[in-house]
Amino acid sequence: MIATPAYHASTAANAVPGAPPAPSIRHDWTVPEIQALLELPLMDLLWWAQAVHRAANPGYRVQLASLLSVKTGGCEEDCAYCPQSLHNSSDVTGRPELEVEPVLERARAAKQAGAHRFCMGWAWRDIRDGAPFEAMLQMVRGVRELGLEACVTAGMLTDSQAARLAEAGLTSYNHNLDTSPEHYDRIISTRTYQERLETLARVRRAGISMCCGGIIGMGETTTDRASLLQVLASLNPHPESVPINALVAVEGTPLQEQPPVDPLELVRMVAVARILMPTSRVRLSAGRETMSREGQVLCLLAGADSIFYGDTLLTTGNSAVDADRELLAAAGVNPWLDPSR
Ligand code: SAM
Ligand code: DTB
Ligand code: SF4
Repeated sequence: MIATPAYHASTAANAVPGAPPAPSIRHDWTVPEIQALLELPLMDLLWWAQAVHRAANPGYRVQLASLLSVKTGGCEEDCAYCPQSLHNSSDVTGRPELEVEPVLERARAAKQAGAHRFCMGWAWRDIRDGAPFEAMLQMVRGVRELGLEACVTAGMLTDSQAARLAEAGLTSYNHNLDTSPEHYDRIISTRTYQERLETLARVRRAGISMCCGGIIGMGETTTDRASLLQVLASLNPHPESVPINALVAVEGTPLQEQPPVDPLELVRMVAVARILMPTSRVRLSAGRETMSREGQVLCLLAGADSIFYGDTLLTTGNSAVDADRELLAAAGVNPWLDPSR
């Protein structure tokens, strides 16, 4: 039996009248507690997630994050899900690394289309000093000058690189744990879970907000999903953004034969992430393109308050911008308006 939601007596200053009080923030959730949440009857789980979400994030605003791959493919890591790994035979090669001005052009277009955050990806094991890093810093400065949040995902980094990114104004650094510590070795062998946690600690030390989540649909058990969420929720403070990806099973990767994720499994994962990390942004990430409008609305209802917005992710497709505008309008949710979060 698991306890009902624990609440603080206080309410958020801008809470909707009649909304439940703000949920408490915990970092000591156990794997069995989390697994019990993942296995709740869906209606009960949705009710719980709704109560937490409405209390912690009144107003149902959804942040729009656009994604651009600056350096695509040729990565020496062996992540089994990733089309950009040199170890996989997926056909992602031949794209030149983008320069500063074309990237900023794409950022301007994303802003014009209504994006709030511009995320840039590099298919690297780690950041190395030199011209590409100097260009990354210029891109971050340029994106911030446009008034957009800037996020970078580029693998491991050093303390001094993190400090320079912070100085350039980087809002957030994305580095996912991907799966549970127990399932991890079946997915990646070229870097350890501990190295991921150390990278995240460096991001935090530099004062950059943390974007960290994972992927479902890689052959993991429900206990693995609970274990991933347990590690995320044990981070103190919780990651400011938590991307929840459904595997995009790309031909040429070892996971190409994985069956598609049941959308209701994604709904459950989003709902439990929302309950555990009430004030984090839970981003409904890869895997949305093949989901029905109704499945996506259920994810929003379960507490997702950010989506990747734009026709492509890094190397694969995403829902079309027009379809997303219609989706948000049909759901009656507003884009995020508070740039401080
Ligand atoms: N190389 C950097 C790294 O690994 O941190 C940055 C780019 S990497 C592509 C960013 C994240 O995208 C991965 O950690 C993984 O969670 C997600 N990702 C990559 N391929 C995916 C796929 N086929 N399906 C779902 N998510 C994927
Ligand atoms: C995240 O968690 N998902 C995004 C972003 N962070 C970098 C990437 C998804 C990639 C999906 C496969 C592709 O397009 O290559
Ligand atoms: Fe490289 Fe990142 Fe892809 Fe792993 S997920 S192969 S580190 S680009």
